[in-house]
Amino acid sequence: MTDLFSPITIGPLTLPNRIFMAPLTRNRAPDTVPNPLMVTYYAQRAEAGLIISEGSQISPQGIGYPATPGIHTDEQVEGWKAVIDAVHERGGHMFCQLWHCGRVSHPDFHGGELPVAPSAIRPEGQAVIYEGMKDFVTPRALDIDEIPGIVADYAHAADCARRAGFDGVEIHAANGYLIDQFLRDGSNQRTDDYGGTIENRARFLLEVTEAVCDTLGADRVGVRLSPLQPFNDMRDSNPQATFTHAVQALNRFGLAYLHVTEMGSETPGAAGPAFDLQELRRLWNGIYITNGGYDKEKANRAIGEGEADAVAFGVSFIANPDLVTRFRQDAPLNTPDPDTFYGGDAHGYTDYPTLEKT
Ligand code: 8OZ
Repeated sequence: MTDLFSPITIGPLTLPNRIFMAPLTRNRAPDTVPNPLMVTYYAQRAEAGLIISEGSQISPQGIGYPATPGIHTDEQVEGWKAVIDAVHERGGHMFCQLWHCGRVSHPDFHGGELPVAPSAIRPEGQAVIYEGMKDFVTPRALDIDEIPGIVADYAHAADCARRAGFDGVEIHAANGYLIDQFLRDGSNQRTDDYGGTIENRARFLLEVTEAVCDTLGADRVGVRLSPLQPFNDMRDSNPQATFTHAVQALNRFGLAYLHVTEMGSETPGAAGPAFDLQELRRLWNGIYITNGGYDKEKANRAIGEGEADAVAFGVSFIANPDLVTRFRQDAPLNTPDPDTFYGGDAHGYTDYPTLEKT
């Protein structure tokens, strides 16, 4: 029977298991350039079937948190190259998550200029800035003439990822960042071709996907969605209709995978009327990755029953560099330390013990 330990083929890649490392923001790149500490961190986790990198901003405009890495300059490409080389040396594979934060950024990251968004709608909550937290601001609505430039930034970032040696990229269209802000009507009240109807709200996602596929080939491109995620003050009046359309429209590309996080399904209604995410699984014609609160048993059941082809683990991979070995041996897991999730040094990052060292 198919389980977490069954190999899986994704595009041109044959991966040894279905225990994927979820994208995890860790804020350890103070100058936005991947560094030797990050090389160690990712190399330690190379036994994951696939590592999806932390969100990496596609442009200076895309940044929204301190110390996140970028994927748009030559220096960043060089930094990532060392990461990928170390992961590949250990037999691993890695995709780069392409990220633009849109409205949940802050003027402190942009020399005082406003962050950009589909519409000038301020999210409730606070941005994480260098010195702590500040209230979100009302973003500047993008002019329609600016959109092709941002699509081109995604393509440029995808090309940077290819040059760094990544095996592919994941387009971050989840969790209340720019693409998701276009998708859902709580953050998109545009009256042009990028707002209003579901087809119009999905246009930016589809244009980005097309541009990135043209750059890398569709079989090296994944997309991440979060239909029920309220994080970053997100909501939609009809998530089922919005995401049904998005998934059906993405089918035509022949992507490497679709990655749907279930985060938010534990608070039904918070991001709009809830629905069964398995509906999306049934609509999707390719590899389907799920994520959000899975342990080994639940993940094996999901794969065994065909609810997903692979499962992305987040917090478990933070605390267990050898998560695959531990799952194989039914060994106990280390306890994660949330205080060291975001920012800091090696502590809580590269010093979680492997089984041999416990
Ligand atoms: C937590 C903290 C900062 C960023 C996401 C990139 O939710 C994130 C993120 C999560 O996708």
